[in-house]
Amino acid sequence: GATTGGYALSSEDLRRTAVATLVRNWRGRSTVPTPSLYPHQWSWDSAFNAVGWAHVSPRRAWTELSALLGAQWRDGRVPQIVFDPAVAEDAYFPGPWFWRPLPADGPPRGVVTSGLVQPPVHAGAALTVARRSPGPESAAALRRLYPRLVRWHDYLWSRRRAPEVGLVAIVHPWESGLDNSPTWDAPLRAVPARNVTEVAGHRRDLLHAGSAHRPTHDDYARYVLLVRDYRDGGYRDTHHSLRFYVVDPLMNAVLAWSERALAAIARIVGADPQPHLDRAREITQLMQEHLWSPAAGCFTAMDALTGAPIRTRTVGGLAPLLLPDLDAAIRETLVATLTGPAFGLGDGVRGVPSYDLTAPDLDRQRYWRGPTWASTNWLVWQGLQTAERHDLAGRLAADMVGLVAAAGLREYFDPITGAGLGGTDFTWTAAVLLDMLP
Ligand code: 2M8
Repeated sequence: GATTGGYALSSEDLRRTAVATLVRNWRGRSTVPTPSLYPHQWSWDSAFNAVGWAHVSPRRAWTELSALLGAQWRDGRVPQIVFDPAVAEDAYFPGPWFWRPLPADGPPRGVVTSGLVQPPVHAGAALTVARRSPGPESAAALRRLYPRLVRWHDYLWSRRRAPEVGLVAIVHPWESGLDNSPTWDAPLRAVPARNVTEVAGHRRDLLHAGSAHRPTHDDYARYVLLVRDYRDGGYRDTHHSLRFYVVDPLMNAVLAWSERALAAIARIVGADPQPHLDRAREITQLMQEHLWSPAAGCFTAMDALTGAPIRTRTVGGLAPLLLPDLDAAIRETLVATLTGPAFGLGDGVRGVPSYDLTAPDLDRQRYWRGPTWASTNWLVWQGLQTAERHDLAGRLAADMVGLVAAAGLREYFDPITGAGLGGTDFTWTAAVLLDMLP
């Protein structure tokens, strides 16, 4: 096989390691992100995992997506976590006990889930799986999944849109997927950090990853309070009672991208693609109207409770590269930001960091406050292909391959030194690598 830019492992070695990791983390119906830190099924992880499985066992890709959508709530939401009943209740915090009681319009009988959501990458991933492994099995799977994916998007569109802006809002940092991103610092100031010592005592993540690489105890105290409020309100989406309500570019860009994917899926299954295309276009327009920041050179978030813009540059603000109907000038500016000092693509930086390298509060090792992640890099890689910047897409893929060749299938990486951080044997890193390998 080809060698990977002077690193010890060849493409073939990497492929073999990635496949072995997927196989090891497979639990019969889905793949755990990594057995130690996250021993259950995660929503957006499953979408990325399915893209990896498409290269190994398309059947497992479809099983993984079907298992997740099988836990869909009656109200249409696709939960952030589907708990594995075979795993001890306290293996992960907050475990199944913490989310109860689940409401009547919650998950199917006997299924225990979290009540939050994550970015809706699923339809985009389903279409990607079908493209990587075309044939009758994929067509049948798309037919089965299409109505559930439609209901999922309808939940976000009908229940989660911030009134003034018309874009989807998140009610918890965990919903963003970028848990402790500096973007949430300002809105989280309105959330008191209560019972910090008690919450710290519940944490299980610090048994498996260094505390300098994870969110702080204060972060966790706020996360817990927000979940408790939402749960005690029956997981109803009445934003007047929420302390955290933020419109985020990653969530909305991914929804628009997935709506376009639903249009393509609709054509395959004999449904009408037009409503999906209309919604995708509307989201793109609303994002350009409300979230585009010429000063930042990327899309930025907005506190939907106060209307205040949050001018941090994160990888999420680059995700709209996924949208083919973006203004040409905006697309060019996004590419300039990606290759400029804030993200440094092609300039010695390893992959696209999660946060602005020029920001004073950059923390290259701490989770979503700096490190490079495979999942978000895959989205930017897709976006660069949509933008027809195949040169940069190739650069980014080579970066990801180089990171893994040197540091292994880690959860995230220091964007400057390339050091591996967080969990090991990480499923989405393996999955995305299989899709990006030359
Ligand atoms: C991380 O988040 C979970 C909560 O969802 C955690 O820290 O316990 C995030 O990186 C998230 O994006 C990811 O889906 C999850 C599992 O990989 O881990």
